[in-house]
Amino acid sequence: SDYAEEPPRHPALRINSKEPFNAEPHRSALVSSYITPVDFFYKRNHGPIPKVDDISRYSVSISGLINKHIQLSMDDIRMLPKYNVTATLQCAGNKRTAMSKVRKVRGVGWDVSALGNATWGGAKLSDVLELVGIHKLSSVTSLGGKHVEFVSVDRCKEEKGGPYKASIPLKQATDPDADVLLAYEMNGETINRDHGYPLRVVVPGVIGARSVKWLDSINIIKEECQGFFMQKDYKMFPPTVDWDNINWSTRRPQMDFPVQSAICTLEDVDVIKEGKARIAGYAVSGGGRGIERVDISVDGGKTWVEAHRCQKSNVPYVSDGAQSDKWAWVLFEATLDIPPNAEIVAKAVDSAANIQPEKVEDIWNLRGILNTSWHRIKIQNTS
Ligand code: MTE
Ligand code: MO
Repeated sequence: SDYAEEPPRHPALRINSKEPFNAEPHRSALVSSYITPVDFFYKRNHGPIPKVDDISRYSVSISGLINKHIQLSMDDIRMLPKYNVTATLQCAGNKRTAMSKVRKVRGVGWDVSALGNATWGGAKLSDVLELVGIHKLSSVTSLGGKHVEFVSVDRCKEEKGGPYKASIPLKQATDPDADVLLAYEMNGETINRDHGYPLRVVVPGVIGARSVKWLDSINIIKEECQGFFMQKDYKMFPPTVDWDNINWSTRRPQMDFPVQSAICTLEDVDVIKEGKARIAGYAVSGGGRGIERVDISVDGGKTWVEAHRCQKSNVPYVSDGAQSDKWAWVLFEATLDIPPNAEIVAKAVDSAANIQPEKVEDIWNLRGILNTSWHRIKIQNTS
């Protein structure tokens, strides 16, 4: 079958779909380290995992609305300055299962773990694009190119057997501070097949769908990518739109991730002893907006206390060079008195003072994306 050569995976992952392989760790695994180990990093695929056997023959082509078209080998890419960027990648479908409980949505079900925080190592896209004569901070090329399209080598049914693809604006691609990478390392090791070997795009602060894995070519184009995942998926619709009245062209492709958080030390319905309990989880926002604070309630949102940030662990391989964590999650914790039959709630606030929406009903959308509503935990039978 097409899936005869899938890589081995950690048995602890919860499989949401086997072919294509979609899996997430248990939520409790997320808060055990600031950097998510590769084995426990969620895996989100739309087709079989491609196999690049001969790395010496692998290359990425750059073409489109530019005067110079080139092919880059892995050696060419490794020759460029290497950056390590710690960034959280989150699938737009994270927490979809909870949204589906309000009203059914279409898509792979996910609990709260369709995200992970990794240190990605690779070349900056802004440096790569200079090789074809595009200057830093350009918003248009001399031939009218305004978007940078990433095309993969994998094949998926949504593209009718064609490759997975996506694009970002040229302005973001050529901005060194946007930290868009062509990454060949994940957590200090060669990126593995599941996560895009030999080369993937990492677009920090943006929904995972734009971070194209197994990169094959880069095209400089006039309009944004017309692929399925840009035009017929990963768009945010209001709750009034359903499958019988949807008009995809009325909305833009979703890019930045809104502010999000989840409690990871408890199940959605859980039983704990009365008294003090440690509540921990993650909070993250898109667009480089860091997390300002996380509020926790034990009475369903009537009163709140502020959670603490956990210390970042010292990871030796990120110690070389300037580091920034504006793209990364924060892990939070609070030790609180839990009253009988408590309802524990988390909500995060980002650096632009954006706050998570209270109710999932208000942000329900037919594709079940961006469920960033308050995370609620129901405690039963506290005694
Ligand atoms: N790139 C390719 N080529 N094929 C894919 O199916 N899935 C996207 C993105 N890049 C995908 C892809 C989606 S929807 C997400 S959320 C992330 O990859 C998941 O990355 P991960 O599997 O490394 O966690
Ligand atoms: Mo995704």
